[in-house]
Amino acid sequence: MLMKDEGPECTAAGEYPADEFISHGRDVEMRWDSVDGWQHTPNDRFFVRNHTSTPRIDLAAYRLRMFGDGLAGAPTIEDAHTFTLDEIRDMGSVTHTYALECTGNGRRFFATQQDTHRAGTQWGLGAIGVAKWGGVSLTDLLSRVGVLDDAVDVMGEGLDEPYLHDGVDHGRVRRPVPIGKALDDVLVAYEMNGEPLPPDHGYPLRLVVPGWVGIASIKWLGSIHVSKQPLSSPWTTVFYRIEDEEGSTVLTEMPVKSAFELAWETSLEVGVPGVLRGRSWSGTGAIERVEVSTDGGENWTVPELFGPNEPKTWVRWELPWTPTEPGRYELLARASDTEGRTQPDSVAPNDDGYLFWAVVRHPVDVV
Ligand SMILES: Nc1nc2c(c(=O)[nH]1)N[C@H]1C(S)=C(S)[C@@H](COP(=O)(O)O)O[C@H]1N2
Ligand SMILES: [Mo]
Repeated sequence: MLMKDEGPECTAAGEYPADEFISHGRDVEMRWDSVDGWQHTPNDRFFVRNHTSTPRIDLAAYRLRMFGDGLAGAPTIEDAHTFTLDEIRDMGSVTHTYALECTGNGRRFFATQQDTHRAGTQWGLGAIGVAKWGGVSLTDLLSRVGVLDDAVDVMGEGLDEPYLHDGVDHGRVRRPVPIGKALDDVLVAYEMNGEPLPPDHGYPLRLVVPGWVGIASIKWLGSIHVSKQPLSSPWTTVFYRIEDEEGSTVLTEMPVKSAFELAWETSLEVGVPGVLRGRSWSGTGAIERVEVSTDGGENWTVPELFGPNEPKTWVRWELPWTPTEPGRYELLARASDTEGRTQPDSVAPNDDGYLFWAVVRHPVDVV
């Protein structure tokens, strides 16, 4: 019998055509060759990562609940502060452009580039999107319900079905964010690129935790627990952490990465002037520098960066290229961010295949 979380079918609600998305059963990733000059990923081009499946939320019954001893009066879940979507919308609107990226984006390159296959969705580089998120800042919402100075953790929980994995019921998807991050730049978003959140992206409300692992950005937000004690969940104790010689780390910020706006194994015509386009992004800084190699890493050229270049989103770049000889090529792009991090040639593997941020070797055939 197939477990719910091992089913092959896509559990998203939207349509994901094969020329725009690569399907991974439950999840879908954006095809980089379908990127078409846009700065923000259109809502219907945005990757989907569901632990179970997209729930249908009845807005009439929907309430966001806020509770915990980190709030004045220490309300319990039973006597939580509650908000309808309209009440949240009435608090005003801030909009910010941020990338949202799955922690496992690029996982398949552990196998193809480093010979260390890691179980999990075999994402290429398309489990990232950039949107203009509109909503209220979590700081605002927390101050309305009287967050205490000694609160330490804030945990959003989704309204999707509990997550079953290897026979264990891990409960509803939830993950704590330290109060410092919660009061910094986290959004409680009800809009994506000026539209209400689509069902697959968290309608009616989601967290957007800029620059952090995608799992922090809880969709279908049902409750927010604010605590004076550190909080944990299976998404900090079992999943989305790395155990290695250096110890055990709960994953937070995303690293720096790059991708070409090209199909994998595409073919280009010899002697035809073309332009290599791509994007680089970082979970912390802006992008400081990008280098591109068309000969497998022997020689590097600096492409032209254009458009906005802000932290926690992507910057676009392009480089004219006329391939002069037929054959197999490997295109490489390597970025550095303003925090001084540069994409390495390889990364130390970890059990679950998270944070593959090494330079990806992109094959093309010149014919
Ligand atoms: N409630 C809930 N929130 C969730 C998830 C989920 O399965 N349930 N998946 C997380 C993961 S792993 C990622 S990468 C992002 C994906 O967001 P998207 O589907 O809008 O692209 O949502 C996060 N938030
Ligand atoms: Mo993810």
